[in-house]
Amino acid sequence: MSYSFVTFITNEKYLAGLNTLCKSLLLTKTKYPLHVVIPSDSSADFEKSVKFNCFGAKIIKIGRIKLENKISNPLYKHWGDTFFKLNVARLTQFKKVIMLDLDFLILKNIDSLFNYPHMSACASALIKFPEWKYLNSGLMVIEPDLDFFNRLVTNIENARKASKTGDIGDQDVFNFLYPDWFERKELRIPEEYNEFYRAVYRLAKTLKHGWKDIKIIHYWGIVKPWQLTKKELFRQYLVNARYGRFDVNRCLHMYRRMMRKKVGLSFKS
Ligand SMILES: [Mn+2]
Repeated sequence: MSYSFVTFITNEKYLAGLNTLCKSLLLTKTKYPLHVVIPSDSSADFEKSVKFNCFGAKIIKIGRIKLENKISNPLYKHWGDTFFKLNVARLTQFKKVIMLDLDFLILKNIDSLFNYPHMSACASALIKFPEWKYLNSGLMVIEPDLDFFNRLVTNIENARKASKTGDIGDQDVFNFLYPDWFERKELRIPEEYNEFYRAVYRLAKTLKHGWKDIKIIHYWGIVKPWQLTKKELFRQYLVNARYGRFDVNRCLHMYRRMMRKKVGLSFKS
């Protein structure tokens, strides 16, 4: 069991995302397992809900990232959750993992990602924002290693100081540690493996088989597609249609259809 997909959940607001992620990944007939990582101080109820929504994937409990004496500072209050994903680096029971965000819809088999080296990722939405030359931590290939984990954690504060606003997340820490990441072509996974749903239309136009080449849609943003009520969804459809964003509507529609789908598969361990 040296290769696995992994995802991280700390909050019940993302359970519907976990459910949809699992279904869409299972439908690609992956040969790899999925592990769902939750904080070791999770309530029994939360753990039960995760179990109920992860289609047989094994749960791993791990401690939150401790930031010495800084938790009491209001500036750092939300950090326990924000940096939880950095724990990926200490899952040393695996040789290699693919970290997946909970707001993903997987459309195609992505098993070949395990061939990529450590720290591979996508520069998502480069097609829309060509000047944003950084990795998106929604999808990452990681070879867990404790020295690497320690470097990540000890650089959180440096990454914060280096940022303009001080309001950073796990992604900023990875980018801080790898300032030349964008130039390292061997670490760049094609964008169709992690594309923002509002940029898919642009990317599809550049791909040989258009939409058929899109592997993962990333529902990046504050409001997630599973949170929309029917009324809110309808409103979104209308607004998008008015601006000709039919492809954004297509992405929303695909997500909601997957949410309703009954899938009788489960992950192997
Ligand atoms: Mn995301």
